[in-house]
Amino acid sequence: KTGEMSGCPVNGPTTVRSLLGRTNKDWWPDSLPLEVLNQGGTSPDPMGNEFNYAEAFKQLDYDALKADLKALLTDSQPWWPADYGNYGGLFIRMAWHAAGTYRTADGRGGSNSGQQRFAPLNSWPDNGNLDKARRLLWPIKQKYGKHISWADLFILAGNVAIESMGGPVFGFGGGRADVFEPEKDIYWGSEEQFVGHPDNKTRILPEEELELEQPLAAIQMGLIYVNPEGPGGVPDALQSARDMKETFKRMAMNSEETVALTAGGHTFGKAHGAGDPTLIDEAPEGADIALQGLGWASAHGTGFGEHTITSGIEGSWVNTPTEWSENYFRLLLDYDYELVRSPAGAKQWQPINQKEEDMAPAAHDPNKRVPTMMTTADMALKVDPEFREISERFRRDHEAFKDAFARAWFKLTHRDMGPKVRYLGPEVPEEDLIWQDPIPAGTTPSDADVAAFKAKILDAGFTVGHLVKTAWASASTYRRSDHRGGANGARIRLEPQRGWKVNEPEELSAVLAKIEELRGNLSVADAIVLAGTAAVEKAAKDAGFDVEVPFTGGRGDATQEWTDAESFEPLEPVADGFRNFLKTKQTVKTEELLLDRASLLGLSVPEMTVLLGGLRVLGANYKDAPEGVFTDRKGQLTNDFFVNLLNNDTFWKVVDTSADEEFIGYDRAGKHERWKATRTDLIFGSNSQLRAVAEVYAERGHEEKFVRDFVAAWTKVMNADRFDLT
Ligand code: HEB
Repeated sequence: KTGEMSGCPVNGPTTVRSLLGRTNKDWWPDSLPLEVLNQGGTSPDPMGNEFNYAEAFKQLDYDALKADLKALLTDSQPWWPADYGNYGGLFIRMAWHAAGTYRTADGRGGSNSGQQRFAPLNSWPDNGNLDKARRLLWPIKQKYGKHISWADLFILAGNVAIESMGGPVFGFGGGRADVFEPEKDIYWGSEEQFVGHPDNKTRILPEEELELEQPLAAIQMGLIYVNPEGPGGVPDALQSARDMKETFKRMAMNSEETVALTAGGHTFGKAHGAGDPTLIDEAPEGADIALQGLGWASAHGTGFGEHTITSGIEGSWVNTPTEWSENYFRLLLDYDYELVRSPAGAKQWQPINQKEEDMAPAAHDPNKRVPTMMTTADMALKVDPEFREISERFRRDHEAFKDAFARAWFKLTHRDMGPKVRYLGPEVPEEDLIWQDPIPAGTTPSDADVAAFKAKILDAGFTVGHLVKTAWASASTYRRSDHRGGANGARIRLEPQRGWKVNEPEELSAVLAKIEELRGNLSVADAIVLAGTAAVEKAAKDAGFDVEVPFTGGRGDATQEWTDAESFEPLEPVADGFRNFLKTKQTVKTEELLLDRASLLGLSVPEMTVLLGGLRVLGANYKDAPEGVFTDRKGQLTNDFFVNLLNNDTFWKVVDTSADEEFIGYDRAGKHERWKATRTDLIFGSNSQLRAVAEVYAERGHEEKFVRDFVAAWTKVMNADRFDLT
């Protein structure tokens, strides 16, 4: 059960899916094609390159912002009146849905760039009416401007809501910088209709074995997690529990955290299903221009307040929806429930013979009392044996529930921010948490120590390829999606990384042992990077280029005890095109997996190209395989990969048509076998855009440019996780 970056391994007949699945262009073909203005590397970000959000955040009047948020909670606006006169529940749901798209498999999703403002998330059915929540925040966003990002504001608003209603809060770290365009690199699924549409194929029917595609963490397109009415709309709470466990696990939550989060969240607010859901108009991305970015206009009554239709489910979970309380578990466990339908026709559960005092006030008429409800997903916390035990324990021990909720909420909302050094502001908790992948601070080694180690390791009997590969293996786990992985911490010497197939465990342990022996005052993490960097420098020298490959020391060494091995499993590459490694064939094309990895590393097209071509001739292939090593002077940093790939006198033939992964390059007469290659190699000759870049590196006069560009891209990867440097 390794976390696949994208796509499942192929079982049986090949089903190919595209890397990105269904994209915004497929959903909203008529939306304004702004990307025409982004050609030629121009950025849609109005803040420009000089803007540093962390610096701007440091000047924020944090307390004033929190006070304004708190006041907003009870400042009901006529165009979207607050339920019970309090927007708390709405803001908590907004924050949870912002964070809840995170998934461990590729670290994508989550709240760290403010994606809820853009399609498809702004228009997912599950995000219904969160456009109103964001719009309610606009005056505050406008007031504090660049000092608070939307991404931070979503989460902070959720925190302030919990706090102001008496709920437990563990802390807040700022630092989520906004982006100004929809994420382009994320796979949300291939379904052609959203959940709820009659043509949306329900992947998971109650009796079916769970087969949720990786890396997805939601059961159907348009959901954050599971269908509240039960799998495929079937109100089966046990099967809903199964779906909840799988989807929450994919965002790094165990059963206890899942119960705490759901129960704590549903201690607040209400669900909305006042009437006929067919009276709801388009979601924001497809809505009328006059609505100015708001969607889901409703023709039911006034369309808001007591007439609101969101999920279609109607009612609050507890009798006290604007205060933290023990009522959720009490009502869930003490009452028997019967299946009823909301005014919108949704299936939901109602307490049998509910006492008057356990009923809730009507959201817009405090004098009226209405029955509370549970969704099928809530019922899962009652009927699933494992969930039930946790629910009963939390009911008996309210302090344990509070602590579990506060910690799980903090994790939910910070999981995608990476290490704690990235958190900003006065409410960052002192305590280190294992999911933050803590690394003890390192010290910068002296120049003399650096020079001494370089000399020793180059003399230790390893090839350039060995040393380069080790440094690459250590640094290239970095993913900018959730800022995890990377060379800092030297986790490559710990479980599970040291055992990953891609890392060739035996070879790796030999190199690591030598590095340990020779490192002197350097941290292991620094020494690993320096060994590779020294090897690159030597390889350039041997090719006739006297370049200095920059090295920045100061990394620390993590411990096994502070490494959650299980949570590192999804970082294992099923493919690493840079090492020409493919663990098992995937449903996504192998060259698309290279693209995915390059994207997680934050590389540009030229950076990806130059790195791959350079790593091949340095001898960094998995198991030293011959594919793509288009050179007869392996270990020297030359542009031979590009020169030989683009040679008109070579033609390529696939080895095994059905696998379609390996190729042999012959001379034109077809007599001599010249080279071997994978799809990952040949894509640089076949794709017109990559070929254009490969040509640049193959051209006479660009030999040195090749070396310099390689060194720059190498250094970028080695330092990708150095948040300690600014
Ligand atoms: Fe929740 C609401 C479902 C989880 C928090 N939710 C809600 C609703 C639904 C749901 C259906 C309604 C909407 C409307 O408006 O209509 N959830 C659900 C599910 C799940 C959940 C299925 C999984 C199991 N939640 C959750 C969590 C949280 C929450 C985890 C946090 C923590 N929610 C919430 C809130 C609310 C809701 C706060 C309310 C909102 C208002 O008030 O507006």
